[in-house]
Amino acid sequence: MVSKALVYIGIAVGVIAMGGAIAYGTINQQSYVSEEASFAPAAEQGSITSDSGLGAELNKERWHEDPFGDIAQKVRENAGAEKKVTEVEEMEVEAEVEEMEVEAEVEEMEVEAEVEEMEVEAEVEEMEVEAEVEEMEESSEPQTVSVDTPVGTSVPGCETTNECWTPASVTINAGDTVEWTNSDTAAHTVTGGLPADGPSGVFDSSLFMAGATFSHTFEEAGSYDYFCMVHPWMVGNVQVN
Ligand SMILES: [Cu+2]
Repeated sequence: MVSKALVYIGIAVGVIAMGGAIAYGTINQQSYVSEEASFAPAAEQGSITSDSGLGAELNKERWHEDPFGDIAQKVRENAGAEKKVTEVEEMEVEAEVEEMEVEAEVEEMEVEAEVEEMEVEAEVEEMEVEAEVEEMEESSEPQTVSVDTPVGTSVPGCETTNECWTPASVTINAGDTVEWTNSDTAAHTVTGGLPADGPSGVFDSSLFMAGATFSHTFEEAGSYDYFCMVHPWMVGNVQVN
């Protein structure tokens, strides 16, 4: 009984071992064929399927010498080279992007500088306009011009040097005022007109004493002669623009 059972077990083990070896060889071949089908020799493929487990082991050993090692190496080298090319390209793109960023920055700075310049120019222009306006306001503001009556004019002689009034002639703008000051010791008059024609009636101080002042504002443009009623040689002029 025992010897019979051992024989059965031995047969069973042998069958399982053989089947396993064939199965292993077939799987190995299939995986190889699927990867490199076009390069696998047909004769060797055939020998696997019909061969025993031992044959499959031998075939497996032979295939592990890798007849396509050179091709694989070349593929790897190409992949490596491609990777390097890609890396270089990437670096070039990065450098380009960086360059563009720097250019954009420079452009921005230039625009800022231009804007600043324009702002300064605008400010200067504004200041110039303000100064001009101020000047115009100043010039349009009514002015007061002084005329003096020098000492000794009550005696003829000042007319020879045109110094009976100093200055004897003044130029002003409409709206301006002339203020006469009697610096002499005698009394005088500032009377519009000329001695030959008599008073014009435009302005007349009547007698104003030593140290006194007389003012008249000229609202209209024109040439205004005047004289002293007491001392007719004392002639002056006010030019109003
Ligand atoms: Cu006088």
